[in-house]
Amino acid sequence: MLEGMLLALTRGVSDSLTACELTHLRRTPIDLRLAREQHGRYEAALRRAGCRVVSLPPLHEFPDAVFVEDVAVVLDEIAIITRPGAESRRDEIATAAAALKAWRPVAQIENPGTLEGGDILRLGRRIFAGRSGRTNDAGVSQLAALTAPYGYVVIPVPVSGCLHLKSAVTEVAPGTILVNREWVSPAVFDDMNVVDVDPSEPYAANALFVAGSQGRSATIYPSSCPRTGSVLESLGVPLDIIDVSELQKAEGAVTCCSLVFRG
Ligand code: CIR
Repeated sequence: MLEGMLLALTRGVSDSLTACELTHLRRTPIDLRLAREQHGRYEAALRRAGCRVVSLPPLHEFPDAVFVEDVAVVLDEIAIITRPGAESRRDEIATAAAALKAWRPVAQIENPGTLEGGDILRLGRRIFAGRSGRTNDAGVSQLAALTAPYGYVVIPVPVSGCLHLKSAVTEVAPGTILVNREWVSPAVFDDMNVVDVDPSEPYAANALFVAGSQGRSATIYPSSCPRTGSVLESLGVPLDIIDVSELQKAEGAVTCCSLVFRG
């Protein structure tokens, strides 16, 4: 029975990845073949975490389409298709909506709202929404209106210096968040245990915690942040460490390459 199973929706790496959006990084050469290998190993890590991986075909005309997290916010009750703040990414949403309809009623963030899934951190019934260069107040208000009927509270969070809220803070284990305080204040997460990134690893706050089926769970973490990784392991957070160097050159990270939800 697949009902209730954890699914991870992914999308293959576009041939055009090297033309990706870059906001805080300089363009450096991306090895496309290696990017695809790393993406395959990322999908393997999702399977180890107990997910069934549903891999959508690449959209070669959209360089950033591999970063499928940004095009939807999937809750147990509803999938909200976003309206990406990056104009080059706006038309990635059609195929995501078509795919998600199989599992959820689908709603949509509308103009003038912009919102990207990388700005959304859900902790229980609280949805923290980063106010970043990609997500505006109208997008956050629409998200609040769409999710209030299901008992969610949306909390806007100022973000600066990085691309998305989840560049600055993610959940690494139940009740524990990993934070880069240069980019977000942890004050709004006052009931959580807070772990700080190592100052030499500003990109270290993005971890993908997957609470998998049958008691399996995992925290997928990039090999590029070994100091912060050691801190997490010393605190009893076991990591599944993978190399995502080529996706990081496109300003991506481990959360952004999947949408994880109950089937
Ligand atoms: C972009 O700028 O949209 C892509 N190059 C990177 C998106 C990364 N997404 C994410 O962290 N959720």
